Amino acid sequence: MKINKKICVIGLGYIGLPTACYLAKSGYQVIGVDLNKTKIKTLKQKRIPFKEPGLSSLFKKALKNLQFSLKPEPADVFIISVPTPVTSNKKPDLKFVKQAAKSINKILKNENLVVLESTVPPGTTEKIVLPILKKGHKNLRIYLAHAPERAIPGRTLKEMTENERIIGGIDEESAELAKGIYSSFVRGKIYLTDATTAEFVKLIENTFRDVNIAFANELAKLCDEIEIDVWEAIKLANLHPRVNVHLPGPGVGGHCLAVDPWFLVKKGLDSTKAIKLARNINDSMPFYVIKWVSKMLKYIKNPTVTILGVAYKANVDDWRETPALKIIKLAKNKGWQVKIHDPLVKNFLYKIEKDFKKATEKSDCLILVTDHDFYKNINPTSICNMRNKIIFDSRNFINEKEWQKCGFKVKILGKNK
Ligand code: SAJ
Repeated sequence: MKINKKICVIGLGYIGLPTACYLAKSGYQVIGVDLNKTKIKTLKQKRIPFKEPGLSSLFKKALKNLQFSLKPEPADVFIISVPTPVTSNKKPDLKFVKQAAKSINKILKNENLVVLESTVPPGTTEKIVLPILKKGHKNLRIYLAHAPERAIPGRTLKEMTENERIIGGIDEESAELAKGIYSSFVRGKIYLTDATTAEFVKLIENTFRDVNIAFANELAKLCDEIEIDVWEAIKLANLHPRVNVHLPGPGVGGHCLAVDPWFLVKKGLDSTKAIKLARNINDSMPFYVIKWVSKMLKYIKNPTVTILGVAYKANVDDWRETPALKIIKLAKNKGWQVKIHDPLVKNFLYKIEKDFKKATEKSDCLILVTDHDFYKNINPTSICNMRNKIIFDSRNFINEKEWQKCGFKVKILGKNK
C-alpha cells in the first residue's frame, strides 16, 4: 500500500520512533528527524537505538517507507514528538517544542498539517506553537492539532494501536485531518476536541495517578505509625466498586508522572495546592526510606548498603527521574558505603554491579527500590556473603516469611505488624 502523503516526524524517542514506524508501515512516506547524530547514524544502519518489545520487527516492516535525517524536509504533515522537561525550579521547559516549530516554519507550505504529540501546559498549541508556525506566513492556511500519546513504556506498541485517543484541533478541520492520519494505525476510538482541552486531558491523566500515589504514600506512613499493613488495607479498600487507591513506593519516577503535574501548578495560585503537595509528598519518599533504613542500621558502624534496582519502575531499563538516585545520594550523605545493582539499567550515574553476589558481598542492608522480576527469583538462602542480614523492601515485593526464615531482619514499607 502506498499513501500519497509525506510525513515528517520530529523527535525519534520512545514515542516518536514507533509513531514514525507505524505511519510508514501504513504506507505513508515518512522522514524521521532527530538532532542526535548518533541516533540518526544508528537508524540509517537499520538498527534501533533503544529497546521496546516488538519495535525491532515493526521497524523492519516500516523501513521500505522510512528515511532518516538531522533536519525536517518539506512534507504534507509534521508530527512533533520531542521532550518537554521541567527546569530546576519546576517550570515547563518548552525549548525543544519551540525549536521544532521554528524548523517547520522555514519549510511550511499552504495546507500543511502540524500535530504536536509532546505533553505540554494548557494553551501551548494555540498560544506558542501556532504563532511560531505562522510567523512570516500570513496567507498560508495552516492546520494544527494536539494528539497526546497515551502509551506506557514496556507496552508502547500495543497501547499505541489499541488505546483510545484524544485529538484536539485549533479548529474542527485540523482535528479531523489529524484523526485521518492517526486512524491509519490506531484501532482504539479517537475522540475529537479543541487543542487546549486535549492538552489538559493528558495532564489530568498523569496528575490523577501522581496525586493518588501521594495518597497511598501517606497511607503507608500512617500504617507504619498505627502498626498495620497498608498493602492489605489498600487491597481491602479497593474491593469497593468505586475505590481505586494506587500503591505506595519509594517515590514516583519516569519522564511523565514526576514531571507533568508541574505543568498544572501555578505559582501562588490556591487552585493547584493539592497537585503541588502531592508532588512534594512523592518527592519526599526517598527521605522516608532512608529514615527507616537508618533505624535498622542504628547499631552498625560504617554500614554498607546495597540498592536493588535503579530503574524508575519494574522490568524497564529507563532510570529517568528515578527515586533511586535520591536514595543513593542520601545514603552517601550519611557516610554509608553504597553498592548498586540493577539487572537491566546501563550507563547509570554511578557504577552498577551486574553480579548479584558481588553486590551483596559484605553488605549490611539491601534496599529494594525497583520490583524487577529478577529479584522475585532471588532465593534468600543463597545470600551468604552479607555482613548483616537486613532488607528494606519499598514495594512489598519479597516473601517476608521466607526471608525471615533465612535470618533476615525484614522491613516492608507501610507494614509494621
Ligand atoms: N508508581 C507507584 N505506585 C503505583 C503506580 C506507580 O509508586 O501505584 C510509580 C512507579 O513505580 C513509577 C511511577 O509511579 O516510579 C510511574 O509509573 P507508571 O507506570 O504509573 O507510569 P509511566 O510514567 O511509566 O507511564 C505513564 C502512563 N500513564 C498512566 O498509566 C496513566 C502512560 O499511560 C503514559 O502515556 C505515560 O505516563 C506518559 O507518557 O505520559
